[in-house]
Amino acid sequence: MRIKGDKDPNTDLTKLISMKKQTRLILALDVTSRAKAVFLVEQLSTYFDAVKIGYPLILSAGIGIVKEISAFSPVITDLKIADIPNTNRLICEAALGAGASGVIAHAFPGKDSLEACAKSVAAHGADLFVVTEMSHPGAEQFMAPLAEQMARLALDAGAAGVVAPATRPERIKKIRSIIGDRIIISPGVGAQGGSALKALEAGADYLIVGRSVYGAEDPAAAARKVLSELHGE
Ligand code: 3DU
Repeated sequence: MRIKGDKDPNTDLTKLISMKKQTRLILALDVTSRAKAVFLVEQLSTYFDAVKIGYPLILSAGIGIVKEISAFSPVITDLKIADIPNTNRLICEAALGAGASGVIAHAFPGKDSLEACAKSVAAHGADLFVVTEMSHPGAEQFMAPLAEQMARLALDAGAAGVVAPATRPERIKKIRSIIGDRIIISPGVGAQGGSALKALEAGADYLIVGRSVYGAEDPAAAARKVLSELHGE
């Protein structure tokens, strides 16, 4: 997928490496068993452009799960990296070395920390996504007032994109006005009350969906339901 009109001299980013924009859905696979994760990915990968995994699955199944899932789908590791530059680099190396094609980092530790992630990610030919404002109510407390600055920092660091909340489509619009043609991936659809369609209309490129799909009685049917909401199929 090409990012149109990218003129930022700080980045030679011309395409998103981690996924192809087909369904525009990313599966948040927050299950805590390796077997369940693999079982779900086997049946669901055709409905998703990427699978996002984080602490719940990686801490339960081990980092090797990244490689196992990447046999079916590009993997974005959501470790919300937020440390000093050296530690950020080590975390990125571990995730990317395990086969991740994208990583998610926080912006609030500042420019040097984020740049450490950007450098590792670029060396692996992967994508960096930066959290601006989270989707839960508590994000209003500290994150929302700084979200626009964090989006600018993501842009300056050469991130492929940002994470912005489907629970607040008006914030997606605002973030879009700052980041231009960079990618917006948007969690909060379904279980957290956000609408996939409204987030898309506000400017999200990809919707992140977790519990409302993997926790459904029929996960494949639940994925098809979100797709039909998005694409009218
Ligand atoms: O609420 P769901 O089950 O659809 O999962 C949403 C996923 O996205 C989950 O992995 C969560 O950790 C992640 N996420 C947010 O929900 C909100 C954010 O701002 C960033 C990531």
